[in-house]
Amino acid sequence: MKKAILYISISLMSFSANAQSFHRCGHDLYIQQRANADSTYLTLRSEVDQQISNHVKYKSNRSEEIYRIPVVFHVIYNSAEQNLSDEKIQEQLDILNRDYGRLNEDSVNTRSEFLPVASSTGIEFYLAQWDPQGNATTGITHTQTDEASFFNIQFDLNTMKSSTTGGVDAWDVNHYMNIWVCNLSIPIINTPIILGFATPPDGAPNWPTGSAAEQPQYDGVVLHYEVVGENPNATGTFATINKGRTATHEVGHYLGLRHIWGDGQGQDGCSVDDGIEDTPNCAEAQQQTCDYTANTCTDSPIDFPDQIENYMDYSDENCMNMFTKQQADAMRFVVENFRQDLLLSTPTLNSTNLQVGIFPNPSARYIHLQYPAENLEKVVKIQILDIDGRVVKTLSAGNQDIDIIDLHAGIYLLKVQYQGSFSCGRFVKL
Ligand SMILES: [Ca+2]
Ligand SMILES: [Ca+2]
Ligand SMILES: [Zn+2]
Repeated sequence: MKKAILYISISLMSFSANAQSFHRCGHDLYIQQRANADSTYLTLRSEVDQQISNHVKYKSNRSEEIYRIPVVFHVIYNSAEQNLSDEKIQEQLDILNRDYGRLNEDSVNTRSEFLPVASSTGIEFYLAQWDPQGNATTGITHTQTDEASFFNIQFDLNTMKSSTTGGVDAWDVNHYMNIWVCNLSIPIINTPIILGFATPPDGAPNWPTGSAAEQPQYDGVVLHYEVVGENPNATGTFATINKGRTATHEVGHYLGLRHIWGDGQGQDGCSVDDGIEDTPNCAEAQQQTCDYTANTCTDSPIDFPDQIENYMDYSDENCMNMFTKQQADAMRFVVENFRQDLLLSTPTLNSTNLQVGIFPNPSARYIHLQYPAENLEKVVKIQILDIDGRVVKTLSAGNQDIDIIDLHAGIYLLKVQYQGSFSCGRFVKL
């Protein structure tokens, strides 16, 4: 018991010294730890902020393509309450899609000065339909654990991501966005101090070296179970974090975005920004408030208020309602350059929902096609097309293992013709 008391008091001490860091997001804490350990870190960070800023300017003509990202939610529970239902997870996914598509009802609340820059991202999320072994899946796993909480005083933020520490191993992080949902409450007092965190992509230009997941298999997003989905009856602290937007914010980090105040720690906040021009510079985070009068830095030539509507602030979720165009461009840049395999792993489905899975993908020698058993007998023909749409191989029904050793390296489209319908998938020949 004595040990437990010591544990709690140390935890609270370390947080009271850093009260600002209470939030859904563990990033500011992480950045402060990095800055404490390495005095060059903050300088380095502002240099790389400049780099993404340049990338975004360069990338001003966005393609119209919608990027669809397969997601797997790993629900890890110690109590029945933590074992969120599939309906709750679907609700969270729907929130993500509304926010990233600017289809959220409260987008009407964006202030007029920000309407010209408010933007859809052209990024959508869907529950994975195939697991890494090629079996049909709901895209949601439920796993019971002996761990009462995954919060620990060492701030080891990876224990929920490994079966050896009571968590769940990631699905192939290159081909799925993994979201772990678990309990992050501080034991005994039963209150979380971090409600979520995410790993930025490895090599993203606006994050310092070493910001990505410590191990590749730890790449993804973590959410405290109580902030998943809508929680309209939430009280206390959770009353301002009740719209499922912790996920919106953390997926923003996963896709490379920084906080809009630029994470200046112990510096003049207006000297550090997020590398995004259409988020006005601001000195610090909104702390679960909706202060429309906030204007912490002077901009030129027009002095905008702080953009508290932005998902990458720490505002009350009830006044968050937008990403900007440049944030959207930055995330698309990350998908195109650092997380492109997310777009290649799973089939595009047609309206009749006949499906085909392709494994392994990428592959150098062969691919294996996997259909739901009931669809196998409906296959009429299989074609492989190159990126220009030319048919390079035609195979008869029944071929599930296809030799591709003679194809040039590149991206190919696989088309499975069914009776009266077809499905397409993409694969990469190495
Ligand atoms: Ca900015
Ligand atoms: Ca301003
Ligand atoms: Zn954050």
